[in-house]
This record gives sequence, C-alpha cells and structure tokens, in this order.
Amino acid sequence: MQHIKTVLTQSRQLANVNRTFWPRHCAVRLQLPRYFVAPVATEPFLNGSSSNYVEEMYMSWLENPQSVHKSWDIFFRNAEKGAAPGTAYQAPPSVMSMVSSGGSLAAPVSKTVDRQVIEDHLSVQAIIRSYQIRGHHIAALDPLEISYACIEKPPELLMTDYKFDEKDMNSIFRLPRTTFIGGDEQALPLREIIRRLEDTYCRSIGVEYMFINDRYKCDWIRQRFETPGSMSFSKMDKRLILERLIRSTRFEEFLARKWSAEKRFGLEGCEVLVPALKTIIDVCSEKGVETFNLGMPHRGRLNVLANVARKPLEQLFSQFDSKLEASDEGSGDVKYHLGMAHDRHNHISNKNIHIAIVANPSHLEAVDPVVQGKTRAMQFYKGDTEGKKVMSVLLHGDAAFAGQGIVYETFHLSDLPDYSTHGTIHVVVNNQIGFTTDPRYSRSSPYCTDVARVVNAPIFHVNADDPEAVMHVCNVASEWRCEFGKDVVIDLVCYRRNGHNETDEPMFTQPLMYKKIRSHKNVLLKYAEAKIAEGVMTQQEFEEEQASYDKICEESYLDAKLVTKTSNAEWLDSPWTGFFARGEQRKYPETGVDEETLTHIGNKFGSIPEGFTVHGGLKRALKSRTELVSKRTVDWALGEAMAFGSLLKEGIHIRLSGQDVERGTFSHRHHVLNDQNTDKKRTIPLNHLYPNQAHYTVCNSSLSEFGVLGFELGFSMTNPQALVCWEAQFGDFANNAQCIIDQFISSGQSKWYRQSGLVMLLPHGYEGMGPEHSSARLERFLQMCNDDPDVIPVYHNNSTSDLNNESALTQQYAPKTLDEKFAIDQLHDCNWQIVNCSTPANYFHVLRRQIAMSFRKPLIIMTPKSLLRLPEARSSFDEMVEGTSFQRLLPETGLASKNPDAVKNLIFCSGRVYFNLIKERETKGLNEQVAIATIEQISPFPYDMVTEEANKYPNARIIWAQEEHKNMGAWSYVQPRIHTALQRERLCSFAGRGAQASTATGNKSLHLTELQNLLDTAFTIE
Ligand SMILES: Cc1ncc(C[n+]2csc(CCOP(=O)(O)OP(=O)(O)O)c2C)c(N)n1
Ligand SMILES: [Mg+2]
Repeated sequence: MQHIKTVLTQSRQLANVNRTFWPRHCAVRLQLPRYFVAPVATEPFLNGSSSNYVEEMYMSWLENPQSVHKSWDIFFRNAEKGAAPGTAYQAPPSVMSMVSSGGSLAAPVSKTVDRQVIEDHLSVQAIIRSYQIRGHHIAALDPLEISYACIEKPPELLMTDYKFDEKDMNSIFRLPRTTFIGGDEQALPLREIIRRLEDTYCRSIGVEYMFINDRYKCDWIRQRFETPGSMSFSKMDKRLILERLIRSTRFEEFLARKWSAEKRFGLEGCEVLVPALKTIIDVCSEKGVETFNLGMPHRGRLNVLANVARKPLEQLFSQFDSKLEASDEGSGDVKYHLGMAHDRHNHISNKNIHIAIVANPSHLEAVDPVVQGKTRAMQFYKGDTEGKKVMSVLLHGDAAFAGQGIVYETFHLSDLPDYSTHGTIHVVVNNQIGFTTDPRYSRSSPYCTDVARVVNAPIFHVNADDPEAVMHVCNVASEWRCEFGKDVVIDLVCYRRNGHNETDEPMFTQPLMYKKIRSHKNVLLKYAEAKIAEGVMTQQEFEEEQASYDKICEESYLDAKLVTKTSNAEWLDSPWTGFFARGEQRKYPETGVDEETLTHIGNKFGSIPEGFTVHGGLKRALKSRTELVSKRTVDWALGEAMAFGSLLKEGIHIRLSGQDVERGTFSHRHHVLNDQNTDKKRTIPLNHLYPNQAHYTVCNSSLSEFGVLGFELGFSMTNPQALVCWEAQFGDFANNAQCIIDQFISSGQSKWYRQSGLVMLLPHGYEGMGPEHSSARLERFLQMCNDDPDVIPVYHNNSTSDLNNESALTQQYAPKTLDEKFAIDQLHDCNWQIVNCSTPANYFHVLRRQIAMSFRKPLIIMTPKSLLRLPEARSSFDEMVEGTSFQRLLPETGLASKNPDAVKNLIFCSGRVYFNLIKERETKGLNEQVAIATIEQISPFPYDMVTEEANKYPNARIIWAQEEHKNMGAWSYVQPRIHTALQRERLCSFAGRGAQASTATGNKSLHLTELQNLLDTAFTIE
C-alpha cells in the first residue's frame, strides 16, 4: 500500500484545486497517474471497468469525505491506513445503504458492508458510461428511419445486462461526477437516470466524444448535452430558424421552377444546412471571429452562396444564362464551382464579417487543404496567433468525406504548429448516398465521419429533420471551436430528395429509399406545422414570409435578365485589391542586388550564432559558406539564401514548406540550426539578417504531398507580396498531389481568375537513384502549358498571331532579337512558368523575379541534386549584382562561340545534363566544333533567344540533349517549338534515352551506359 499512500498524499493536494473540472491549462492534468493500480486492483469487488467509478468516488472523497457513501468513506480510510487487499472493504465500522425501494434516501440499515449497494452503484456508473460511449448508436438520426449506422442496440444499454428489472427502477442512486444529467440533483431514481440518458444520447443527436483523451474536454461536452434544459430555444430563436428555413427551401424551389432542366445539385433533403451555417457564423462572430473561409462541394452551393454568403441574387441567376460570357480574361467554370468573397453585417452579433467561399474543382474534398492554407495565411498576416479572428468551415458529402484520402491528410495538418488553423468546423451533408452508391458499398466504417476521430475531434451526429437539434449542435460546435481551437464535426444526417442532380433518376438504383422519400414531408413544412401549433408563428405570418422571399427572388430574376455583362472577377475568393491597384508594369524586372547585401546575407548564413553549439560537420559546411562569400562565389544553398534574404530585407514574407525542408533533403540547406547540447534550442539565421526584415517561415511538413501542396497554394492566394514555396522530397513524389497541380495550379487562374505566385521546388535529375528518385515528370508540367507550339506570340497589340493569318506569319517568322517586352508579355499570358536552372545565380534571380513581376504566376522549378555540391555549378557575384536579371537561355560563351561558322553541332539542353555535356566535350576535344546552350526557362519558351542562338551557328546541326527518356523530359515540348523558332527550315534531332515505361533504370551501370550513349549521340559530328 506504500504506493497508494504516496499517490494519496499527492492527490489530496491536487484534489483541492480540482473542483468541478480538471483545470484546463494545468500541466499535471495529463500526467495524473491512475490512483488505484496493482494493490487495489486486487480488491475482490473491483475489476478493470469499475476502477473508473472507484477513482471517481475516491476523488470526491478526497475533496470531501462526506460526499461519498459511508461504505466508500470507510473503505478509503482503511486503504489509507494501509489495509491489506480485501480487508479495507470487508471490515468497515459502519455502512449506510442508500437504496430504498420507496424512492427516498434510506436510513442506515446495516452495520455490515452492503456488497449489493456497491455493485448496484457500479452498475449505474457503467450504464451512464455506456450511454455516453454508445448512445449514439441507437439515436434516431435518420429522417427516413432506414437503419442508419446498421448497429444493433448494444448490450451495454440493456438493463437486463446489469441484472436490473422493473422493481429496481425506483431505486435512487447517487450520480457520479462524470455526468451532468442530474443538474442540481445529486441522486436520481434509476428510471429517471435512464430517461435523461435516453433524451441526451438517443434522440435526434448522437454525440460521439468518449474517445477524446482529455477529461476536461469530455466534461465540457457532457455538460452541454446532458445538463437538463441545455437545449432550449426562445420564441425568437425559433422564428429565426423558420425564416432561414424558408429562404433555404424556397430558393431551391425557385431555381427548380425557373430552370427545371439545369443541374444545380440542389439541397432538397438538407435544407437545414443554411440555418446551420448561419448559426455557426452567428455564434463565432459573437465570439470574435471576423473572417470565415468556406470550402464546399457542389451540393447546395448555390443556396449557400445566396443565403449564407449573400451573393447578389441577380449575379447568381445571370450565371444560368449560357450566352453571357465574361468580359474579362479566363475560360471560367460552372456556376457551382465558383468562389466569392463578401463583406457583410451580421445582425445577430451586430458585427461586420467577411465570408469567402473558395473556388474548387469537381474533385471532391481537394479544396480542403487550400482553404486551410488560406485561413492560416490570413491568421498569420493579421497576427491572429490563436485563430480568434479567422476560421475555416469545411463542408463535405458523406461519400467523399469517407472516401477521399485528402480528408485524412488535411485533418493531420490541424494541430501542427505551422499549419494549424486553430480549429475547423466540419459540416457533413450526410444524405446517405454518394451519386448512386449506398454507404454499405462505399465505406468500411460505421460512420462516414470516423476519419475525424484520429485528431480527437468530437462528432455530433444529428437528424437534419430536427432543426432545433441541429442548431443546438451548431451552437456547441461553434463554442467548442472558439474555446479549444480544435476541429469538430457536425454530421447532418439527411436525405437527397432528387437524383444526384436534377436530371438524374434515383429510382433506378435506390427504389425503396426513394419511395420513402416521395412520401416524406420536407423539413420546412414539418417544422412550420410544429411551430405554428406551438404559437411561434401564425399560419398567415408563415405564408407572408414565404411570399416575401419569393418576391425577392422574382425581382432578382428580372434584374438578372437585364445583366448584359458579367465578369469573372466578381467570383474571386481572394481579391488582391491593393496589389492590382498599383497597375501593371509590363517591364521585365531587374533582380540583381547590391554586393554589400549579398555579402552580408552570405556571411550571416555562414556564421554560427553566439552561444550556439552546432554539429561539427555543419560547422565545416558553414565555414565553407563564408569562404565562398569571400571569393564572391555562391553555390546553390547560398544562391537560395541570398534570394530569400534579400526579399526578406525588402519586407517580403517567405514561407518554405515541405518534407524535411529545414535541413533540406540533401542536407545542403540547413536553414534551422539545432543546438547540440540543449534540447529544442533552435535558430533560423535568415530571421536575423536585418532589424526590420520580414519574417521567414521554414517548416518541415507532415508526410503528405496532396495536403501540404494544397495548403501552400491556399497560403499563396492570400498575400501577393509573399514568396510561398513548397518543396517535394524528390520531384517524383509530387504526383501524389496531382490533383492540386492539374486542377488548381495549372488552371486556377483560367477557371477562377485567381492568381498565385506559388513556387514548386521539385528535385529532378538522373543520378542513378532509380525509377522513383529521378524524375519530377517535367513532361507533364510542360504538357499543361497553355502556349501553342506552332505560334510565336506577337505582342504589339497584345494579341497572339495565328499560323493561318498571313500578315501575322510574316511577323512571326521575322528574326527576333532579345526582347524584354516579349519576355514579360509571354510571362503575363502563360498559365505557369517551368524553369530548370543550371546556375545558382539564375535560381536566385528567378525566385526574386517571382516578386518583382507586377502579376503572379505559379513557378515550377526542377531543382538539382548533385549540382548542389558540384564545384562547376557555382556562380559569381557578378551574375547577381545590380543590373543583372534572370537569363531565360544561357548561350554558348566558350571557344565555339568565337568562330560560330565552324560549329558543327549546336546542343540545346536544360538542367544538370549540361555539366555532363561540357565534360564530355572537353574529353572528346570538341570545344570548337560543338556549342552548348541551356534553356533555363523552358516555358514560356524563349523563342527569341533560341532563334538568336541558332542563327549564330548557321552550319550547325541542332540537337536537343536530355537525360530523360524520349517519351519524357522536355523533348516533346521543345521539339515543335524549336522548329517553330527556326521557321521549320532547320530541324532538331534528339539525344537522350529511348522511350520507356519507367522513368529510370534501377541498375547503376545501365544508367551510366545510357548516359554515355546519349553523350555519344549528342557529339556525333556528321
Ligand atoms: C474525386 C472525385 N471523384 C469522383 C467524383 C464524381 N462524383 C461527383 S459527386 C459524387 C458523389 C458524391 O457523394 P457525396 O460525397 O456523398 O456527396 P452528395 O452528392 O451526396 O452530396 C461523385 C462520385 C468527383 N466529383 N470527385
Ligand atoms: Mg452523399
């Protein structure tokens, strides 16, 4: 018993501080030992599950020995005195029974211990706990009353399981501290205990929370659902719910009337979503949230735009006119994918709020991390470190929520220091079907929401046909988010009145369900009937309210017919008002930096902060940085640091995120120094360059590409004056985020008019590391570029020429000189930039150019691996100082360029193969016969510079050399463009690996043979 004694003494002190709840911010709370371990477990009447109850009793006893039953008091006293196992219980001096069949507390009945009393109390405790854990399984969640979670009543909820029968129902039991069902009462008859538990856990709300491993949070939830009367609404509240339901329902009816053949993915069957979201916004706004970023799928989106975000109805309705084309740039998107941002006054909180609905593709759930990134960025720039002002609300469909892995990846960002948005409210429109598929064929978990359990998010399942239950759940979820800054899920169990879209026939696949739905009254009518009967609204008021909203819709419908012009900009979810107000300067930016700045940043980047002990190996690496600086030379890491440092100096926030980016996968970066002697002592030298510099965020991410790339894209949408970079561990892994690349990054501006300056750093290059560590799939990025391979754009009047247009033809093939206007116009018109730098100076410039341009375009960089350390791949300060800029093509400057007519081969290439080529040229003694130029900016294609370089060597055979296989790499992109640049008078041949299914061989020697073959081909002089 010695062990217990020690714990007892400690606990007594603790108990004095812990009154109703465990203190929220008390560190010891999490570390509390379980009090009754081995010795007490040997007590004959205790088992694993009852020890919880005993612990409860014990804590109560510590606070106040009179608060527990006398038998317990004696037991604890004896235990404290060191009684041997079994004896503390068996020899009490007095025991009082609390059980009486008459329904009141009984007088002492026995001087001996009453085992039955204890066992019955343990049973009651177990019953309460069972309802808390499993009550949701038998809650009446499904409006259609088709078996919902397919779970039978658990035996733990059957009284017979506890050997209670009708005669025990009037017995009174003291309630443990783990329940609030008693309200002010400390003991209740068993019948009343069951009734209250059923009311709390088994009606329209199923509360799933007992897996949360934090007792304070569990108590917090219990209190909000169990406390008698906790779900009460005033007459005003009920009227508001009704008014909101009217809007939601009548909106869909209006659309159905006016555009019966149009797809709109109506909300019918879950009309309660609109009042639910509005309640969330009301409560969170009252608690201080100013900005709400919403991400949502197709279902009910138009309704949410109209009735939650209050998009002007005529703008919405005009989208149904297919002849109305946007007057500004972009190819647009269907109406149920568009985003928006809107400032409005919230009448309930009496505060102004900003609501943004983020544009999204059809790809379900893909927008989730994007919304989170946007929210995080807004929080960051507002200094909202706890997420009190900006929050996300994510909406989901039941099938997508369970099926899409990105949901899981996004949940795992929720609590990471540099990715958390401090709590998201998730709302699932759980219509119990995904297109034509039943849940039993679309998921293996009982609930579609089970994925949320991994982050300890409470899950509130609720019958969507009970609007007050839904509002209660929304109130609690909003409070939860504001109180704890953690995720929470609302599962709106509903149905889908029509087919997947309005033109679909659901009876093909779900005949019984839809028979039921046909005869199912909608929630507005049900609620209105109940509330009219209750006197909340009269029938006449109800009808007037409906008519008045219908009138609003009709008027907007007429106004929409007058709309002659629409603009994609009306649908922007992140308008960069200030940025565009500066006006566009179509000038190719100089991006050089004065030498003093380069030296300063380089030296800081290479020095060890005072009082800091770094690893010996790193000490050498840092020293070599300062040595390079003293020689006015940079390697890759220095080039990057100088780009970052100089932008930070100019007030540009930088964020570099991705797997292991702090050190760098190839151990070349070391942006975070870790002290070798002190745990968690870290420093980021780039944050200590200048007193008023901007902040640098560098963060190792979770091991997710889809989630993290989406997140950084969202982050980049918020502030155009920030450089947001995502780095893949190897470029090969980026295709796990293919959806973000295809659906958002390459096409986002065209579809949604939204710009992003996101930088993707993709380690790429054939180093013999095998098929999954060689290729970032450059060809795929290039295939998605929006430029025409057969046309050299002409920008004199900002239009592109066409091969069929004769006058344009003349212009197009006119010899071009290095034309900066051409370069910047090309950048302006492209959907993204694809770059493969061969020098650190060019890497430095392209990063700086990202900010110096007056518009934003995503930048995809194939970054090197072996070049990081290659002495030949270094740059001089001369290439980075004022007056210098990014070179789209690096021409031949060696011997071959001195006598161009004698040059037999002109090799164009890009990236690391350049260094193999120059070495081979040296070996083969072909320095005068072969010229080599690197195309650094592959897209937009530098037609002007390619033409100029080729024209310089009129007698040379033109070759494209690449290390990738022929069906990969840049070949299929550059070949037609080189031909176009050379007016098809000179053709380009290929030197590279033959076409293959896999990106690279896994055999090192084969890799080298392939390399030699491609070099031999490139240097064959015909
Ligand atoms: C990633 C992805 N895969 C497939 C689809 C095609 N699709 C569109 S809606 C849908 C069913 C969605 O069901 P659920 O998530 O339950 O939403 P609901 O339509 O029922 O509201 C499917 C499979 C898609 N849009 N996105
Ligand atoms: Mg569904």
